[in-house]
Amino acid sequence: MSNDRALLDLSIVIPSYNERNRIFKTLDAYTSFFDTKKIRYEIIVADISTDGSKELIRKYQKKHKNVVVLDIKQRGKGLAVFEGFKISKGKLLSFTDADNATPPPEFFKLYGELEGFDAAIGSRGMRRSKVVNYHQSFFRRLGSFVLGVVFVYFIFGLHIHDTQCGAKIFRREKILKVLPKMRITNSIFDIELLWRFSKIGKINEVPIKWVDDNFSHFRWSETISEFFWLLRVRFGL
Ligand SMILES: Nc1nc2c(ncn2[C@@H]2O[C@H](COP(=O)(O)OP(=O)(O)O)[C@@H](O)[C@H]2O)c(=O)[nH]1
Ligand SMILES: [Mg+2]
Repeated sequence: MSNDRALLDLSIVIPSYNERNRIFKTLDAYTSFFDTKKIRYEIIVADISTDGSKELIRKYQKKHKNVVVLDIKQRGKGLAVFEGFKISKGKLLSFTDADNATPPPEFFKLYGELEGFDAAIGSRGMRRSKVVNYHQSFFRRLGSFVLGVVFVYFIFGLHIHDTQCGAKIFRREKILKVLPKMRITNSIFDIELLWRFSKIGKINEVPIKWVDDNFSHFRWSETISEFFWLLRVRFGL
């Protein structure tokens, strides 16, 4: 890339949907952690909220020059991540969750695991992964298992243990090639993203420590129709 030196080192997008009670501890943790590193970074909060969090994040932004607020108009975690990537200025583009489920030192492990790869993705499904305070219901775990085995492994042919972990880092030039092709925009967008990415880049799955939060926006009812889309995406229909 010709103007590579003008780019920041790292962009971190935090998709945020009514996160008034969770995002500030995450922003504090990430800014204080990255302020101590020799990394030029930005945190883009891709926010769609009705709980007043946007105004609070704007106030927060005034005190932290590395934080940017992006107003998102439509629901969908994936959509928020894509919009964040489009305005980002980093050589590496990444995302993480607003609830600090991947604490900064764990996120930073991904940053260190890019040598020889085009992406590093956090994983809760490997032998050396650790999940603290696991709150997910039996049905969500069952759904994730089916998603992982049937869709990820057999239909998409991806040999990835955990596609849904909320922490992922990509090389800018590669992920920007994938974005215009994306069709799935909600919480299971990761499968399509990794499938498309794996055709043009090497992915390193890295075991991390995940601190689960008992609150979740995830609803199977909102996701189930996307299974159909996953099939359409996979078979180009
Ligand atoms: N902008 C935006 N962010 C979302 C949406 N749905 C979920 N998120 C964010 O995606 C992240 C993961 O959501 P979370 O509720 O913690 O789900 P879980 O950890 O997968 O159970 C959080 O940062 C949410 O605020 C959405 O529709 N729009
Ligand atoms: Mg969460």
